[in-house]
Amino acid sequence: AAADHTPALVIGSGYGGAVAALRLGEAGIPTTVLEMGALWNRQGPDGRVFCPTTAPDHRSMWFRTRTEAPLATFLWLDVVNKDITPYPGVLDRVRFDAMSVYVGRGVGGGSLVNGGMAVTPDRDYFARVLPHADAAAMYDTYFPRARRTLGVNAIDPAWFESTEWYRFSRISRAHAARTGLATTFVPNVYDFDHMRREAEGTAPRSALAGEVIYGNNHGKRTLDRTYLAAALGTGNVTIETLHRARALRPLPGGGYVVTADRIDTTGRTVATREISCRRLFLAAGSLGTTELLLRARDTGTLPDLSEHIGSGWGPNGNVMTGRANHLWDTVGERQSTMPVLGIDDRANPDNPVFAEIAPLPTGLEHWISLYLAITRTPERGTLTYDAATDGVRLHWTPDQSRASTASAKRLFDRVNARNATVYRYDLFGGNRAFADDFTYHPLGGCVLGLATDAYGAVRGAPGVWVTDGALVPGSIGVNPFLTITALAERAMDRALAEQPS
Ligand code: FAE
Repeated sequence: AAADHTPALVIGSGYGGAVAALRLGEAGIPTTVLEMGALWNRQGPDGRVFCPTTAPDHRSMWFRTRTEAPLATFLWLDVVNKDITPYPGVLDRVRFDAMSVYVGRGVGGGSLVNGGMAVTPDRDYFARVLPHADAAAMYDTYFPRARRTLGVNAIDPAWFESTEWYRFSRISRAHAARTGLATTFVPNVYDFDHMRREAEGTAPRSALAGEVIYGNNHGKRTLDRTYLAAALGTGNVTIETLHRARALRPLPGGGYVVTADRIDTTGRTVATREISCRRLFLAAGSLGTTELLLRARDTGTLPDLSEHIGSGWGPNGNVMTGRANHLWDTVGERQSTMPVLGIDDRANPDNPVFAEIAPLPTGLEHWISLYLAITRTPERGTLTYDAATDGVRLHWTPDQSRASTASAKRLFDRVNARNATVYRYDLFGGNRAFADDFTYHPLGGCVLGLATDAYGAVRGAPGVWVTDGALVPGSIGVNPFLTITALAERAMDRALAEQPS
């Protein structure tokens, strides 16, 4: 069958894909975006687009018969997870031997399921991990552009101090202060005016109704409302959903053909399409982009790709932990799902950690302080192509998480010692105080300046660009989507300057 043709093809509609789509569309270049997940814009029979967190249904997870929430248990009871019908739901958990990777699926990628924290990394650390991305241009131009276009805003400090919905953050702040640790406010893409109206009862509740990992029905400025809405508004961009890109091959004389399977809501492949393009932008996320490039290199369709493809992968030092507070230190029955405060010990040369103060909105007082610590470790994993399954393997051993856990433990041992508190062992299964076997922040696999040039152009495949988290070598010290967005903006400036259409 003759291939469909589009001048520019973007694979994936998360941060990297949304930036590429907008900037290509603005430049007047007809662009098709392929997204394996669904478009989340239609209400179900319950009047909601996304399912409630407390009663997850088929919409919650990507083709599962049971949900797999990060907090497996609570008081050692499996109360969190529920049986569901397989469907292209919004949250996926990709399981490897010693590491599970949570990712968003759908138009908007991770923005549909994440905590919305838009954090600018330390400039020193940024320059160290990404020496090829000129820091001056990033901090002067691309981070500000990313913050603006994503709709980043900050909580009103006076409201923060007074609302019951952030009592859990204030308690953790007090315990940090007693330990001599600083906390810092964290900007977010959740609309804090909306959140205030939720608290006042004049807007429908979302962050104040426990919604986050299975999607927010209100309030969050997800990519489908920011970058992607603007991209569609240019009139040059089309998004094809439930299209999973599988293979890439070059065309004689330039350009590429992408093979994509179109699936239905049962997961069955209903059609296979071939789409040709002049320029190809890979934005399927750290795992998805790396898989496409490894398959292309190792099956020989793009044999000149770099030997570095697959290396430099990491979980951004993610470690989750929970502390049990004293009975008088209540965290509140009411908790907003959007984190706004972090313990900021990034400047500690012996043990730099940024620990987001995470909510645990169960609707009950549970006296738990929960944290997602982002530690800095030089440990990196490798993704390789597995011909037997036509998929990828992640080479990451439990040992490789030890340094991160030790770093988080050093920080929270201090907090516990100073406040005479202890860890909770019932939250993650297996009687563990630390969860270091899953990540929300997969990074790397096609590292900037190694597998690509200094901007994201893939070595050995002219006209192919990477614009997503695969560019970041495994660690950025803070929550990553702002960095990914800013790097994508920088890549697109370059891509459009080099090859005007
Ligand atoms: P991503 O957003 O994952 O987009 C990739 C897209 O490509 C997805 O829509 C995929 O469905 C699609 N795709 C993959 N493979 C294919 C294929 N073969 N064909 C077609 N489509 C494909 O990538 N980060 C923060 O900065 N702040 C936070 O508060 C935060 N909280 C998080 C909470 C959770 C529960 C999770 C899971 C993540 C969180 N993150 C947070 C991480 C953040 O969402 C993530 O770094 C970015 O979404 C990564 O952006 P990419 O563009 O790399």
